[in-house]
Amino acid sequence: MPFPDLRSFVEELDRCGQLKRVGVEVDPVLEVTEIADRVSKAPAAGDAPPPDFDRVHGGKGGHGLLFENVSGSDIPLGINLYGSYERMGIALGCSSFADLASRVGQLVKPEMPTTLMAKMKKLPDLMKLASFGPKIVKRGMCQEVVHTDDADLLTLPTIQCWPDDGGRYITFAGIYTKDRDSGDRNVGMYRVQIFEPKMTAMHWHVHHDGPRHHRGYKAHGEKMPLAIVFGGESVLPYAATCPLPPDVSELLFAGFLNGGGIDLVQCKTIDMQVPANAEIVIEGYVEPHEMITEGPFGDHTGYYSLEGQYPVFRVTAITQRRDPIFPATIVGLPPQEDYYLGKVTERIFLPLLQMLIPDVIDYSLPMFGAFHNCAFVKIKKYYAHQARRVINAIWGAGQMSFCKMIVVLDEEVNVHDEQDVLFHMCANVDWRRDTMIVEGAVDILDHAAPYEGAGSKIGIDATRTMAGEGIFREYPPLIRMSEAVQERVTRRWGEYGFGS
Ligand SMILES: [Mn+2]
Repeated sequence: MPFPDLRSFVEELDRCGQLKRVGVEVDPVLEVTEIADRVSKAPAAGDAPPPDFDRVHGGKGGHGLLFENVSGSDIPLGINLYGSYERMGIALGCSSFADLASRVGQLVKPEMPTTLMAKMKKLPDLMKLASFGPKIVKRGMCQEVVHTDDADLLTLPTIQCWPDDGGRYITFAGIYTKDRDSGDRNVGMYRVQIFEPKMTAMHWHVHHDGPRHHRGYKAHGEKMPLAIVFGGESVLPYAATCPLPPDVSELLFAGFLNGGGIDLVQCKTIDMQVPANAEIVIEGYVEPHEMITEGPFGDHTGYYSLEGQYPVFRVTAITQRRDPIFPATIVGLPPQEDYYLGKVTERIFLPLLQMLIPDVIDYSLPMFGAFHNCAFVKIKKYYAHQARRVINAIWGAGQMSFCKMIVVLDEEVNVHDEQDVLFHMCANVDWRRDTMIVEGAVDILDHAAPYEGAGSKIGIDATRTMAGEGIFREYPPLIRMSEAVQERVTRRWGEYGFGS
């Protein structure tokens, strides 16, 4: 089962040997980053192999960290808590991300029950789904202490991540907004730069749901209520980062992952409801027109994103538990904590991608690709130019459209093994015949693109060439040992003296 709040999740990490407590005083300016960056690139904590990826990536991500003595704050700082396959599994309460993916796959399958019996059978599923919605409760631990006039962002152990960053940032909080007219909630994870005790910038990109809500208020010249939420159910940070379609509620999805609806309490100073079990909640309003220069910020691309104009957010209250934990993360050259959050999305979206493009057997967004730069896709090939069809379909599929390089591979290739992928790609591709370069939308953060958000992408067909795909000679067979001999050697492995 997932955990109801951050501290019980942290305690479980401690029990499992996944947590290191740092008692000495550390500086939230750069020192925390340097420690977390080293740890996130260390071997995995403990001996337990990660559930789905052990053979491929090896374990990485070190320990989750709890800094108990951060200069200038009384509040302990948790970081890298989600930064390994093992810890993601603990946070989501699952031993295998493939199982989780198939649960999601079942949920979205548009199966119409045809007979009455089938309908009756489906009923418990639907009832269960209904119980995953958020529930409003009267009291929440997140409001044990309430600061209004004396609210001060500078009491929080916010970090400056990298030397050229514009200042100190909130990096691991859910940003809660509501649609002005429909009241639909959205939860996103956007970075928040601190400027004054009660003032921040609100950084978000135009296509996110938060700024979509903001445009609704702005059109009426109104300020928008917004809450910044730290902690809560252990599934929440993942749900906030998952690229769900705009009309899918992050809180419903979180309730589904949590195995029960998220309890919400009414905020003290704004019309907003936030998780009752949160550690800290910052309440306030985003100004309709007032902007401020935000950034630079060392980003998940491995480069800084530059300064820009973003709306001003003013704090009306900070509510918290009596002894809160402040969660943070850093992004930068991979691997970082965000890689593991993204990897779960990759697994969960496989059944959804397969609904759109049934040819896809499996895919991988490798660590070095920083989410948008590269995808390896496995298909079983039946007809000429099938790989190109798959490439074009992926470039039309939601956020996957940003993918700068897609490599399509035959079914015998392990797409989670980069050496295997690169071997087959380099061996099979004739670069003139088997590549396509197209113009299109790319990630806003892609600094290499000639325009912001617009550039070119490459598709590489690394499958075996067949008739109709251009000039080729007869394709030689791939070397493979006979299965009978493989079985015999496996059976006798111990006899050879290699152990079992
Ligand atoms: Mn959303």
